[in-house]
Amino acid sequence: MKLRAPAPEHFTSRLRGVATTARVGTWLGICFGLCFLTGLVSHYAQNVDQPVPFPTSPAWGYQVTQGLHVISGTAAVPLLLVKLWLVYPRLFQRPPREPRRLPLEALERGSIAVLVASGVFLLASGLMNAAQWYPWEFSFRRTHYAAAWLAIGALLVHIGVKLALVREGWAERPDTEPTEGGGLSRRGLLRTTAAAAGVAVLATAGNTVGWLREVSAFAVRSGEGPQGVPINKSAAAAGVTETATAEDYRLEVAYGATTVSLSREDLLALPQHTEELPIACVEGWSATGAWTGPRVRDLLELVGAPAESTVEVISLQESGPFRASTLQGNFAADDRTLLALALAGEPLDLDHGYPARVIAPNRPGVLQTKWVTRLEVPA
Ligand SMILES: Nc1nc2c(c(=O)[nH]1)N[C@H]1C(S)=C(S)[C@@H](COP(=O)(O)O)O[C@H]1N2
Ligand SMILES: [Mo]
Repeated sequence: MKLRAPAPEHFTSRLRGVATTARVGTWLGICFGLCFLTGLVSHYAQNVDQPVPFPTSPAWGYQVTQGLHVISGTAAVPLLLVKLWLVYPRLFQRPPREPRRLPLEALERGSIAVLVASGVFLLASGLMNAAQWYPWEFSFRRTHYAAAWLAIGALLVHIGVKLALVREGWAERPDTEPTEGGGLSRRGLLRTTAAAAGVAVLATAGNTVGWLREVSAFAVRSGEGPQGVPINKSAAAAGVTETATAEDYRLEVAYGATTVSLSREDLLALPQHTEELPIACVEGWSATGAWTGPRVRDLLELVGAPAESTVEVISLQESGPFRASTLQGNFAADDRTLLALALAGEPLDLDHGYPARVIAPNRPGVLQTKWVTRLEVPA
C-alpha cells in the first residue's frame, strides 16, 4: 500500500465551510484584539520609564483591564481549537499552478504560520503564568509582549487577505442540518463553541468578579486569604519571616544624603489614612481591601524630597523579580498612595506584607511591594 499525503477533499465533514469559519474566526479575532489592547495597557503600566505617566485614576482601572485580558485570553482557547479544526485541511492544499499567484499565497500561508505559532504560544504561556507555573528560562513579560506584536501583525494580514471570504461567510446562514448519522449541525457546532467559550469565561471571571467566585473552578487564587484578600507570595516563600518580625525592623526613607529611620511604632504615630483599594494581579485575580497607614507623600516630606519624586521601593526580600518596584512621581504624590500598616482594621497579616507594604490606586499588583524596608528618592 502506498502512503499518500491527504488532500483537502479527503476531509468530508460538512461542518467545515465559510459560514462556520467566518463566525468562529470573528469571535476569535475580537478576543485577540481585546487581549492585545489590554495587554498593551498592562505592559505600559509596568514600564519604569513612562513618557506619559500612567494615570492613578480610576483606582479600579487596572483591575478591569487586566481582568478583561485574562478573561478574553481564556475565552480564546476553545475558539482557537475549533478554528484550527475547521481550517486545518487547508494545510494539505497544493500551491497554486500560476506563478503570479505564488507571492500572495506565500504571504497568506506565512502569516498563518506566524499567527498560529504566536497565538498558541500566547495562550499557553498566559495560562501557565496565571497558574504560576514557569517551566521556562526566559522573561515572561518580554517574550509574551514580543509574541503579541507578531500575532497582531499576522492577524491584520490574515484579516486583509480573508476579508471577502469573511463577508461571504457571515452572509450565509449556518444551517441546522445534522451531519451524517445524526451528528452536530453547523449551527450546533457554533452554539457548542460559543458555550465552551462562555464556560471558560465563567470559570475564570470569578477571579475578579466577586459574585462569580462560587462557579469559577479555574479561579486560581479566588480562595479567601487572610483579611479577605488572596495571597500571592507568602512571607515564608519570600524568605522574610524572621526579618519582617524582628525587633529591629526599621523603615528607611532616603533622599540624597538625608535618611530617616522609623520603627513600626514611629510609623503608627504618623497621621493614618484609610483607602479602599484593589490588589489587581497580572494573573487576572483581584480583591479590594480597606488599607490603613501613612501617606507615601507624608513620608517623603520627612526627608524634604520634592512632591512628584520617583521613589524606589525596596523590600526585605533578598532575591526574586518582585522584591523592589519603582513608584512613579504621580503615584508617589497621590493622596491615596499609602504605606499600609493595616488591612480591614487589623495589623497587616505577615503574608500581606507586615510590617508595611505599598498600596497605590490603579497599579498592577506586582508593583504593590510587600515587606517594605526602604523608600529611596535618588537625589
Ligand atoms: N516583596 C514582594 N512584594 C510583592 C510580591 C512579591 O513576590 N514580593 N508579589 C507581588 C504580587 S505579584 C502581587 S499580585 C501582590 C499580592 O499581594 P497580596 O499577596 O497581599 O494579595 O503582591 C506583590 N508584592
Ligand atoms: Mo501578581
